[in-house]
Amino acid sequence: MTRHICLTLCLSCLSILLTVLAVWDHLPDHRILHIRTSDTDREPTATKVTRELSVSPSLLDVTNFSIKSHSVFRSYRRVRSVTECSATPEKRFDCARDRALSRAECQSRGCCYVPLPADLSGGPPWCFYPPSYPGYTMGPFVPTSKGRAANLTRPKPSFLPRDITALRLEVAEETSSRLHITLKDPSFPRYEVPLSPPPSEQSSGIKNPLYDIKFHSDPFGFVVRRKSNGRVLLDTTVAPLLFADQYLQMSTSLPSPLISGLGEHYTPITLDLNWTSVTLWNKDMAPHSDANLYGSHPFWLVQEGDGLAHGAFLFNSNAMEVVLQPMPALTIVSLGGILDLYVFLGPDPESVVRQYQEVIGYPMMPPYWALGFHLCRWGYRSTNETRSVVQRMHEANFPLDVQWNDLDYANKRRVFTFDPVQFGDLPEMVQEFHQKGMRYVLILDPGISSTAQPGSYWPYDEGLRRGVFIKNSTGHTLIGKVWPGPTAFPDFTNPEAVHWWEECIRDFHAKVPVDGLWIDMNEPASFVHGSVDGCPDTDLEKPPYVPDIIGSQLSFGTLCMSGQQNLSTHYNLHNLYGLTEAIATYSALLKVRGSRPFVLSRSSFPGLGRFSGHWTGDVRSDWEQLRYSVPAVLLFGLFGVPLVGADVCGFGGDTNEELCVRWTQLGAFYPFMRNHNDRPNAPQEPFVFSQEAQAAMRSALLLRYSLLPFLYTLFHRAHTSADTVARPLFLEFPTDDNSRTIDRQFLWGSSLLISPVLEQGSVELSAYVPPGMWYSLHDGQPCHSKGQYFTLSAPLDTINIHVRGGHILPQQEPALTTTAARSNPFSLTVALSNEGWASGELYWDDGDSLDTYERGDYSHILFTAGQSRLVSDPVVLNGALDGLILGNLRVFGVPSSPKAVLANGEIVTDFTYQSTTMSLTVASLSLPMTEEFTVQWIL
Ligand code: MIG
Repeated sequence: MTRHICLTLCLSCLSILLTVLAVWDHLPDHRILHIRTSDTDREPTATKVTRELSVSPSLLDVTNFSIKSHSVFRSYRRVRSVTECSATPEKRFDCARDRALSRAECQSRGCCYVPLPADLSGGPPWCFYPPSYPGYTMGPFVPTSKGRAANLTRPKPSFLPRDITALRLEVAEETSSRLHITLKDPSFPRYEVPLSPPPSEQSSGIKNPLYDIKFHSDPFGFVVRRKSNGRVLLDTTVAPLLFADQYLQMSTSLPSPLISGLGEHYTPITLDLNWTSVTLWNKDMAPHSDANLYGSHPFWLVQEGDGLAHGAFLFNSNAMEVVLQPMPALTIVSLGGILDLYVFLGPDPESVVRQYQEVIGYPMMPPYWALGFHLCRWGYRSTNETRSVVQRMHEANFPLDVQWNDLDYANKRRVFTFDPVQFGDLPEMVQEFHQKGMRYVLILDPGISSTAQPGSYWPYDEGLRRGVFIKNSTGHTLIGKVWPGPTAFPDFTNPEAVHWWEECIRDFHAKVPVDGLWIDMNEPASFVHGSVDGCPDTDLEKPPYVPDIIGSQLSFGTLCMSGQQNLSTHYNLHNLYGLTEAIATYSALLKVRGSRPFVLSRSSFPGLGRFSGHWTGDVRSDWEQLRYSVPAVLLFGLFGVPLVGADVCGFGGDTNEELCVRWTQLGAFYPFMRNHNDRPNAPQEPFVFSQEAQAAMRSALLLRYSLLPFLYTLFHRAHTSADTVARPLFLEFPTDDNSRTIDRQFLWGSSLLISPVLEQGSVELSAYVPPGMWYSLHDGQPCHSKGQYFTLSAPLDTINIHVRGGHILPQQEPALTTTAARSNPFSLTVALSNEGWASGELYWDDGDSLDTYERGDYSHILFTAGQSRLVSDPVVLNGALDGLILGNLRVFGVPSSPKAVLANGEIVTDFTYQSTTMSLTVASLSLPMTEEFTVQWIL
């Protein structure tokens, strides 16, 4: 399907296309977001176009009304019932986003100028669009193969340079819950994100769509309603549509102020609508508020307030700004491309997330070991220092699956080399780790040193020879500066670069058999702005409008916007750099190692989760950053990147013992758990702390390891059904008012509630427990909640975890590596509902081979409890479980002490019953997992 789309485009690109398809044929899933190679671009023209500012004749003269306050404002409205400038402050859409305008300037733009009292400063705009602001006029619809289309024309120019005055609107009702609306230039193809979303389910005859869409023809706009209740989900008629070469803007009202998404930012799980803006422009920037960070995700989800939810995705990779206002409403501004909008109708929030991932792709299945504990720091200066860290971890009995090295290993910080002195025996060290059942990951920066002696550094010489690097506007290799000094940047949208990258990885892997790659600095980051030679003075570098981004210039800390890549300019492709590197790295690892790739990327864009996990970058070692790591992780789940975590104990600055214990406890419930530290800081490996702190960390790690079969099963669900792993409460309890904004607690799947301590000095916390029956995972203490807060005791050695009644958790006896743990006995925690029922499942495979599920090489067991018995049902048994047993069982919510316990009908003597907690423990079982079993407790 996607191939057909590709093939309709330019023939000269055919060979590139075939190469890329060949690469893609090796990737596991062809559903979604395939790289397109044959887009014709139209760059914004390099010449500056100035245009007379237009004055709208329809504008009422408001010059004489000086509005003092909201109430005066209202009386003004009473006087003139039909007025152009009467919008209440929260409904004003800013007509002067680009710069402050005087009254005369504002009015000459055709906008309303109505000052507000000083106490509203920083809030509603004084210069705003009147309803009659001239926009596009829409012609009649004609049917197309995908839906319908209409032409739009703009009879009067806007105030922007280079309006696109004729647009093509395409509307596709792709599924009953997915609507797709596209606006592009019909006469001249503009840049489009070179990834192909899935074809629509049926192109015609969608049955019972959940939506209804109405179009306004003059000025053009549309209104999307939820059919079941008539609720307006999007209404773009609230402000004009602008579509100029480097400035595309669309506003919509929102049905509720509960909006999440639009990452990557340092933010609570719901965004602040009080005249704030968020910018999407990938940036090497330590997490802090109001900054554009490493990734861009133009997706948002709105909780409508009654349990229903919808979402929207603007499929656009240009620099973007989203302005949020309390109406509630938002305005998206993008600096290029087309407007390509998907709307997802849910109707519940979890379905919205799934429908979004149907477009961007379901996440990859991580190798089992990736769920173990990872240890890293910048500043392990030699193999011996690295070895000794591993040894001390083992001696102190801390689980450790994956040891990492940062840039220290690289000779002169050149990637694909290693320091012959400090890391001379790196290959041997990696082999030793492998013998211990451990894995090894190291960092890879995209910048390729350009100053090595010719003939001494193959990646650069060969890259140059094959033309894989991004070029500057004059066609020479663009040189920036990163850790090795001057560097060239591979263009991962060039199939030749993808091959070259694979060869670099293959050659290096032949010497140092790494198990995964950590791709850092891939925004991409550069220590000079643009290039060592600066950037040309063009509209690409200095567009008419630049969003409020860190550094105020698009090329700040990255490459020139005029940088030339195979598929377009860096201006258009910047936000895709990390994703395209992740794709190339994933496919290289897949080919070189032949098993499930592990990639960890800092930069991200929709679709990253198919290839990579993500960590939240350079978090500071402090309590606030610990606290905000929870929404950060949860939001990446909504973005389809479930394998995510923050650096445990914090990266920047010195950690301290209490913070590091609490962070390790929370980190044990990040889907991806890595302790990582910056060079100058106090050490923070678990073994450097007091015995008391070590004990607390050890028990958190062992708890995580004991739950890995459950976590792995959740990842299987994410991979096959786009279920979230670390889940915000509102996704699981959408109709519960109290759950809507909770982001200090979260769930694993639908059955584990995690309530970490996030404050210094606290030994208890107020935790919200959603309605229902819950049990403490530690001892089975029941907690019946009406949906209320409880004060939970949380001494330093404790993280509160509750398991939800009605659920069964598959667990396994922990060990110091997953390699060892994977052959230990399983156990089950059965949390009975009020009615005495529970169910759960285990997905199991070899943990490392590619496409086990897709090939049927896995086992899947269902567990059901009820009427005082537990039964297993092995529905699929294809390997990896042979010889493994169920060793014990805990049942929570057993009303009285059993008279006897039977396993497969035989009396079991090793059981205990705690009447205070009503929990039953059955030990010393030896039930083969590959056979159906029954355990009964006779009351
Ligand atoms: O300019 O490789 O976010 O995890 O330790 C800093 C050194 C480069 C930034 C990463 C961090 C890593 C560090 N890197």
